[in-house]
Amino acid sequence: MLTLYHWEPNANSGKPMLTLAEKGVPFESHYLDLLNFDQHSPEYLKINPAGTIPALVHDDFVLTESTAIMEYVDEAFAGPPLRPADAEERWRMRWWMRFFDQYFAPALSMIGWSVFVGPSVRSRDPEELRKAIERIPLKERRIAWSKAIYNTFSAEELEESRRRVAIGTRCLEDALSKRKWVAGETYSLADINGFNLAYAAPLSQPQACNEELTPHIMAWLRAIYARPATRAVWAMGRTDLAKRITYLVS
Ligand SMILES: N[C@@H](CCC(=O)N[C@@H](CS)C(=O)NCC(=O)O)C(=O)O
Repeated sequence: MLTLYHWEPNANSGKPMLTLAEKGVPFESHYLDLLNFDQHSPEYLKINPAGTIPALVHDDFVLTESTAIMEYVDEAFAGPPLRPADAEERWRMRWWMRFFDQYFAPALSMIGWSVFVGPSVRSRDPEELRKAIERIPLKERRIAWSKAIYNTFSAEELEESRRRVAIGTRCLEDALSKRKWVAGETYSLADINGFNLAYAAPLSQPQACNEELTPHIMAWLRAIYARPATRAVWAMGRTDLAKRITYLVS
């Protein structure tokens, strides 16, 4: 029995969703609405006390951390391998996943929480929002929600995130100008990871990611969206967030 607790195919939730789809592993999908604070409900906290998504439950084994879940799925199930056999390529896959997770994702996430998550919930009843923030188990997530809701990300931290997005985008463009996929010749977990972060970058960060400045990223995004697994996963999206992806149809 395999159940994935996830939100939209986007950022962290999309990573295990796309990995399972590429491997052809069936799973029970349990959608949690992040904007409705479903991830902090008492039922879900029994599964992941940190109150973050995604979480994968394999029989009675609970896994969290999206990148580590992707590696587990690739290891534990049959289907096309998503980690290169070549040692250098495998290192490059891991190098990029670390870079995505530690540098690129937090920067993109801060911008996303400031321009999308905050405005999506801000107009709700203030007392309800205060209680919702209070219920969040992790202090760092309470801070992120509070800054998003009360619009208090500082100009300096947003500027620093934009700087990191510009640098990350340039590094990715450079890598994809040398190799077909992020790790090398093999489509890997690093492509899945990066795609989940960057699929909408040309829409949300057009100054950093566009046909002129980053043609290799644009071709890479289109090639990944052309894959049947990617189509199937993004078709599971329920909101306009995931539906934006259709701009990649060539
Ligand atoms: N490092 C974790 C991060 C998980 C995480 O923070 N996920 C976000 C969604 S992309 C979340 O659950 N946010 C909900 C919240 O902060 O309430 C992973 O990669 O799985």
